Amino acid sequence: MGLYLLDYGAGNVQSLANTLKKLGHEFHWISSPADFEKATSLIFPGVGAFESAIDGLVSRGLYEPLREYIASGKPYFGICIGMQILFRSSLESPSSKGLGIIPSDIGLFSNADKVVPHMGWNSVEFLDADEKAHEGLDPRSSYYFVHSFRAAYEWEHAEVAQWGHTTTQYGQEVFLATVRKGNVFACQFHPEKSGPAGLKVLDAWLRESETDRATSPPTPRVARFPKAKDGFTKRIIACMDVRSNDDGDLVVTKGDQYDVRERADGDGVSARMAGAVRNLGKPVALAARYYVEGADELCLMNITSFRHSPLLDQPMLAVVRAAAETVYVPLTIGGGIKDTVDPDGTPHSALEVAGAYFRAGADKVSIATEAVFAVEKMRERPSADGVGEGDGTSAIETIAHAYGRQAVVVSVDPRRVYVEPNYDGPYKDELVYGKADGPKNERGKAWWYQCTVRGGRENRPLSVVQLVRGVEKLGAGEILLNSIDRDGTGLGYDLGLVELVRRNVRIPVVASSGAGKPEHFIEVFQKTKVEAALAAGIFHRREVGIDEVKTALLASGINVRTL
Ligand code: 1PR
Repeated sequence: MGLYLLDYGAGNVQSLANTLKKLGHEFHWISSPADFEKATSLIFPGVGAFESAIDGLVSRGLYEPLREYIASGKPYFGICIGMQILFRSSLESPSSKGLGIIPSDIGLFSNADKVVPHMGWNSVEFLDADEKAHEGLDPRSSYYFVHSFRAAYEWEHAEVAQWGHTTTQYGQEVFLATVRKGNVFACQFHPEKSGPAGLKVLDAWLRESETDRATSPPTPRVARFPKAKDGFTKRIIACMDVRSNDDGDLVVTKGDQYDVRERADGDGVSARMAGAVRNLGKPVALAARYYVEGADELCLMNITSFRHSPLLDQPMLAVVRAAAETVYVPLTIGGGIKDTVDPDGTPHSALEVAGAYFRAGADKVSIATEAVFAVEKMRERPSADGVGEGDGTSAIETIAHAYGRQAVVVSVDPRRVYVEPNYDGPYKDELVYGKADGPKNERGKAWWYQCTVRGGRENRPLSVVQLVRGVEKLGAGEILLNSIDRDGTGLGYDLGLVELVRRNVRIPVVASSGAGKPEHFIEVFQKTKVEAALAAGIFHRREVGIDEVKTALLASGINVRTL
């Protein structure tokens, strides 16, 4: 069989390759236009931005051959941008020409009633009531979406409606989650990142005969108004801080307020071990465990990357590669995403560094230190909104341009600056006050949040509100919000901080630092509108299981993905 994958040279296509290997399907890569002749089935895992996908196809001479392949009637499976390029155009890049096979255009989600990108797990609804499980899809399952642009379901427009297969609701908008007609099947979500439910979709298509793959499902599609069903879930993320221990091995570690070295007075820590890097396990094994336990996403943070170039840090790239082979949910990699110069004088741009991580199997990169510097710089170029202007050269801008904003996370490491209750100085509008029912040492106090760089080692003259508003404008797709004060304390998330940041941006926010028990997850979702919650220590030490957290959330009426 001639199963081929199309890689136009950007983004994480490795994950799909890993998934197919796991499912036992052999494949080849399309490396030249002639390969389309040999292909008897084709999967296009479109990752990145619409413009770079079209440009990548055109510059490699693959655009026309792809169109001809689809027109020939041979089976095609498009993923994400691989679905969007079937349309005439996308608002993401109006001058880029789509294949025009579906006579409609891709639009942008409105952020009036929700945050954009649509990032996370959501359900699908079959448009034809008789289709219960076609193409391995199941309306009771959740699938991983990550996109700002979408194909609206134009049910009154027959030529578009006949492509409609399933829809998904996000906020008030209903869009096409899958399209199916003749030899074409395509999905907006990422089956290769949707855990067991997504693997089932790929496997179902690949187990059909090539004739069935090339033919529409038997039931005639009836255009109808989709049922409203908001299946969007809150995400639970497990984070692994990775660094070399004193023997040079990469280990997962965990700090208390960012201090990762053992203290002699800690539980059972001998004087001999005091000062050693706390070792909580091997990153790849831990990642595999969290995948099986139901984590919706995983983060690997290279916490000492500022000491050297990540491109020279082959062990970290090897960790990402190995993790991506066993984990079929999104993987975020952070640490050292910046312009660097090797000891031999070879320069590498942040875009190059990010590209190496994407090719190794990362879905998003997370930027901390460089994000602070980029916002400091943009503030030197005043703008009417008071946020400043980017000049197009920052890591956030260049990576978002090439890979789409959904691939760029900004990790924020704020620290409280306590002030007198009657304080009237800078950032007075951003003050947070200790709650009467909050931890004892905070009651009656007031503070603002200062940005830090290099893992909290250096304070910068920037507030957390200035930072998050700046990075949103530069093109970040998500905020990972840590708290140095709460990290590793088990006191619960810093709700004042989470609420402050959630209120100031329209992109997804992940609450991080301080989770100590399942009730803390319930509290952060009930009291703030945050999209996801991350924890490290309690999962590493097996104090609380991911399933336990999800069971507690479901019991409180909070929707989460179940296995
Ligand atoms: O600055 O772009 O190279 O990125 C470095 C990254 O490494 C940043 O995202 C920064 O947050 C992280 N980092 C640097 N030093 C440390 C450290 O601990 N010494 N880790 C560090 C930050 C915070 C979270 C942690 C949560 C939840 N760790 O990763 O997982 O606080 O912990 P908890 O649930 O146990 O409370 P750059």
